[in-house]
Amino acid sequence: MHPPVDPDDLTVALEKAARLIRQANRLAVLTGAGISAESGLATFRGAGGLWEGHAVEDVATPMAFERDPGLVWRFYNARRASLRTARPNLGHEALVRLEERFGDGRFALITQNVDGLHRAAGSRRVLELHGSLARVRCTGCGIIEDRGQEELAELPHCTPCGALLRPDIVWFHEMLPHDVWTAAADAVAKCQCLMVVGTSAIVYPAAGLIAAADFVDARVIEVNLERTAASQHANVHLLGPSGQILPRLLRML
Ligand code: BJW
Ligand code: ZN
Repeated sequence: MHPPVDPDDLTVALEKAARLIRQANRLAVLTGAGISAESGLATFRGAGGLWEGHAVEDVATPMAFERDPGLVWRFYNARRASLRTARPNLGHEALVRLEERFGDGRFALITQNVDGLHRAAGSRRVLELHGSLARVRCTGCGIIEDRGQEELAELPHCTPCGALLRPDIVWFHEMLPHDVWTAAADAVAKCQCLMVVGTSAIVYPAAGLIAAADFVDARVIEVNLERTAASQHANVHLLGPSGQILPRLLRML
């Protein structure tokens, strides 16, 4: 259990965060699994963060897929199935409003999430660092396909070449998509304020964006239920569920 947040402290912190956002010419936002928790999607770490007794670090690697593709596909097919009923929440929607407010070129939404909920909410430009649950990639010919929410076979194969398909997800020990990563690093390098929402900030290189913001002297606002590895870089901590904190923050701008 975490100590309850004093509502007066939260109001003061929200006012400070609103001021930092108003003062910024460019704003970047980095999101993690916590922003989708209120849409009913499980986060990776903490209570319930394990799957069939495996840590995500054991399932989400190319070695795990080579060793036991059936196990890995069960994990991903279950995640794909949970997306069919998941809807964007008020936190996702607040970030759509923020993008509209800042306009093109002054706002970047960078997400570690693979659930597609930012786009579903209406965010126009989303930098997906870790890929997408909707897409599959062929281990033979490399073709990438968007399979949406369609139900896939237990071990899906590529129609053109017959090789095994894999989720188009960035696993541990794999490189992030180069263009997406470059755009994210560039957005942080140019921002005056970075908002970090619902991430434990322990997975690199994504977590390195928070230290990078510090490096260019951008202000950092953290929105999370608890303090995290990002907290040491944060100028303001907004402790609480992002589905409540973000709409409140938007109303104060
Ligand atoms: C709420 C809330 C609410 C809850 N409101 N908040 C040592 C140092 C540096 C790096 C490494 C190292 N050892 C190994 C590495 C590299 C490794 C790494 O970072 N490992 C760490 C575990 C240490 N990184 C990589 O391998 C990356 N690639 C790479 O480095 O390439 C270079 C290279 C290539 C070749 C050889 C060698 C190097 C790739 C990382 C890819 C990570 N992908 C995953 C899995 C995707 C699969 C899938 O989705 O199934 O992406 S890992 C998993 O973690 C997923 C997430 O995007 C990512 C981040 O998790 P996130 O979003 O932070 O979730 P949680 O659960 O951790 O936190 C949720 C938070 O929400 C909590 O704080 C809650 O409190 C909060 N919350 N409800 C607000 N309502
Ligand atoms: Zn193929």
